[in-house]
Amino acid sequence: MAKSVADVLWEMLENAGVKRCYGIVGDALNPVIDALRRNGKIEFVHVRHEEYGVFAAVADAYFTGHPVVVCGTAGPGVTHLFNGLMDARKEGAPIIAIAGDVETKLIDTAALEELNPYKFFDTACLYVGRVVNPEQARAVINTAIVTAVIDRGPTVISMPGDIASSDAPSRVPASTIARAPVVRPDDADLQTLARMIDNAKSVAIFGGDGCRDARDEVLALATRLKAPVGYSFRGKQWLEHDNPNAVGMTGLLGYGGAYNAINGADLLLLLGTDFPFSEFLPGNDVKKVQIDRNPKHIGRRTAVDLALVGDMKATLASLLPNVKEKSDTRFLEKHLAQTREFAELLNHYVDKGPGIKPIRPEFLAATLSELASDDAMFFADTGTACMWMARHIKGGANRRLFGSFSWASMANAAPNAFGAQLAYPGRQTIALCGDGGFSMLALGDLATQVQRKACVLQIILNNESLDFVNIEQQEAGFIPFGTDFKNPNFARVAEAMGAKGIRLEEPGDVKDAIAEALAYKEGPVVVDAVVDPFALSLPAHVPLHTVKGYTLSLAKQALTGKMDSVIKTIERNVRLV
Ligand SMILES: Cc1ncc(C[n+]2csc(CCOP(=O)(O)OP(=O)(O)O)c2C)c(N)n1
Ligand SMILES: [Mg+2]
Repeated sequence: MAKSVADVLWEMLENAGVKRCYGIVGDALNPVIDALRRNGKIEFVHVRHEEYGVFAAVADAYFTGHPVVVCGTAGPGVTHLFNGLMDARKEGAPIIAIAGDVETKLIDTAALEELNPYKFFDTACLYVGRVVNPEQARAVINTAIVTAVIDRGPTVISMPGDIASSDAPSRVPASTIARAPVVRPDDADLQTLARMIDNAKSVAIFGGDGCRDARDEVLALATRLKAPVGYSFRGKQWLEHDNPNAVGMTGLLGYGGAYNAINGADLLLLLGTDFPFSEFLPGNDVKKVQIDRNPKHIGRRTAVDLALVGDMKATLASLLPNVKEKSDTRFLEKHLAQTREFAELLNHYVDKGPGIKPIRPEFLAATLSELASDDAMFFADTGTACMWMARHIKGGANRRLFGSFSWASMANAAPNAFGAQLAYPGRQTIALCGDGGFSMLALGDLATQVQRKACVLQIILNNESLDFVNIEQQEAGFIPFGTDFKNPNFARVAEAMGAKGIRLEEPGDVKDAIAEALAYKEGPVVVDAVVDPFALSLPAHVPLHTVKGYTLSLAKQALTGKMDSVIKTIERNVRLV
């Protein structure tokens, strides 16, 4: 029997290293899914919401480095993929989306569920191919695979049902995927950089996700230059742990001496980072060199004095022998001391945590960090979960920290953790969820986790609020509005769905509850932790407009009869200000 286009599709995807396809079947996709069933080598992960499937795939693909497939059927099934694909693009995850498409005889007739894939996916994807003729199939599928893997991002194969089930051309060679090339700046540029470094009295390093494979080289350079090392949220997991030069993060989540080091150095090396908050980066007072594999990242957040394109590992390996060792440790010591001081401040609500009700999120996160295994993978929802993860979850050589760091979508953590659990079965995968995020996307697919007995631990920061936005509104001088809501008892909901549910209200129970949750190996756990909605985290550097905004908001709240909130905000954060 002749192979169909859909058979060829799965064969090529399997050859490219695809192990899983997350999604929902139906309509235009039926022939595609029938071929997946026949193929039998790629696992189909049926989720209850396509977006959940993509967020799972993002973590799966980002950490394994293998391409992962997601699918949604024509029209509405396809549109549900979009937010996750944006996330894949921003986080750099190789995802191939198979988008069901109306039959070719209906294209451009405003048919039921018809969607123009080129227009629709344009913003999210690195490549969109629409297969309207079996002769095209190999080229389109090949391009989608190679682009996703080499350029690390999402691509789309839009597949009308009639083409999927038609006969493939007789000979379909497998695709060959090149390995990503090693790129580094030329020797003259590296010499210029070496001289700039030699001439600088003090050097600071700020690293991002581009340092993922270059931890040893960054640390070696920092040691040689006596340079403090700060990092973005995405860089933290690669650069913070076991690094004697680590000085924390900058930005609104910032802690430690990072802000001052970056803004006070003679020369700043921006390594593999596209940190988007320009106001936390220095202006013209500091000389800046930026090195990145992606030239689009260079110079767009702050103007730089030297721009170099290259992989961090190869670039720093070539640079290292050419820079002179520095001996003056004063700049480094000063910022390490600031980092230690800040750590004491951060620990206040951790140390006092057992005696404070409602539960302080700092205490909850720090306890989780202490009890989780050395190779745990932590995922934070966009929201206050990011604040507590950035500050209180400790990294490690085999620990991983992940979130929707660059796209900043809500509701990513539970599906991220689910995808990671499928990729690394048995490893602790822990989602720190917002209650808004959990009820937005995670609740329905808790059923998926239960069905698969997936050992995912989700800890819900139950603050009955879109708390991060509440804080944002106050920083901007507004009276908080539209941020409060009521929750069910999530632990009981989880139990009703077949998961293990733990309701956590007493600070004295935090340690035992988390230990119990981590020890459970029969399937998913939901810890419904009632936490203090007034807990704030103040950054190491507070921009003036934030201070003004907060003051204005508190004044407005006082004047409109919300004195109770004002008092709680002040009372419950008094040790931070
Ligand atoms: C899909 C989406 N919608 C809205 C936002 C804007 N937003 C960012 S954080 C946040 C609040 C999150 O609330 P919750 O999940 O309860 O977490 P909390 O901050 O309360 O811990 C909102 C609405 C977003 N980033 N993504
Ligand atoms: Mg909340």
